[in-house]
Amino acid sequence: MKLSIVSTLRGGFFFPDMLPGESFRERLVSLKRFGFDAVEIWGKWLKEDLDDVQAALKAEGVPAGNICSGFRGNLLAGDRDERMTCFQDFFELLELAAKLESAGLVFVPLFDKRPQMPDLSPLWDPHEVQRQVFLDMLGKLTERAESLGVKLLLEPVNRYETHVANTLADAADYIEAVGSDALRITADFFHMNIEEMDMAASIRQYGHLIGHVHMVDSNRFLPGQGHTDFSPAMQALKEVGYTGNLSLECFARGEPEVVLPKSVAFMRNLIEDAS
Ligand code: LER
Ligand code: MN
Repeated sequence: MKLSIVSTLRGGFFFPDMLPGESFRERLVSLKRFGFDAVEIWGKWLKEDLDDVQAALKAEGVPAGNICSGFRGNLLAGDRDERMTCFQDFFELLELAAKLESAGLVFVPLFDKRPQMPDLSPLWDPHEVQRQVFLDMLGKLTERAESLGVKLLLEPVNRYETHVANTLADAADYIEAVGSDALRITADFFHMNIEEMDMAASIRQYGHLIGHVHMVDSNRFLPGQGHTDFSPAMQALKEVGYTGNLSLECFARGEPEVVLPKSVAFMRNLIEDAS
């Protein structure tokens, strides 16, 4: 398992950028200094900045682990125009993920506590409409991802942010229905801590489907700054043969120059201790 961390290209992330640096390239310099192996690129502005991003990655010798988000709107938006714009953005982002030789695209299909689809009851309820629309989109997107050699990394997110997939089991259900190796799970420790009954047990059960991991502590701060007991889950990740990145997506409390290398050491110890 390798360590990565999210960086934006021009800001505008869910969280403030943790890596110091005015530009993407400067943030890569910080990333290396703190001991990370790869970068997770927040996808916003990637199309526009592609040449600069490729040049910075090459100059600093940092691999692009994966892309996270960067599309407009929601894939399962109730409004057809928003939905189709988002769908087109996914096609482009998958292509960019392949160009950067990264694992693929991390995504949350909808941030909403209920479906936005029309209520056609008693014909179809909005959950069923949403499921059919999602499966149809996933079919087309996984075909594209397969041909590009990248993955769609569906992220289950806690119930306060979405209802589409909250647990690893929810994501596994979509993967089974789609039946493509190009659809895999992003397991995020913040969301798992809220939604899974037993994080290690869920990782053992669905580990063969995990394609990416977001590392973050119980309170959404750096690993080591909260009270999650990572050891059993890390042991489970090792047992299921997970060899991808553990990627920091969180807030940092304290001076980056101090707390980021400390968190790297904390995670390297966890990896090492998992036998
Ligand atoms: C959302 O809560 C999350 O964890 C991010 O990965 C969103 O892209
Ligand atoms: Mn996440």
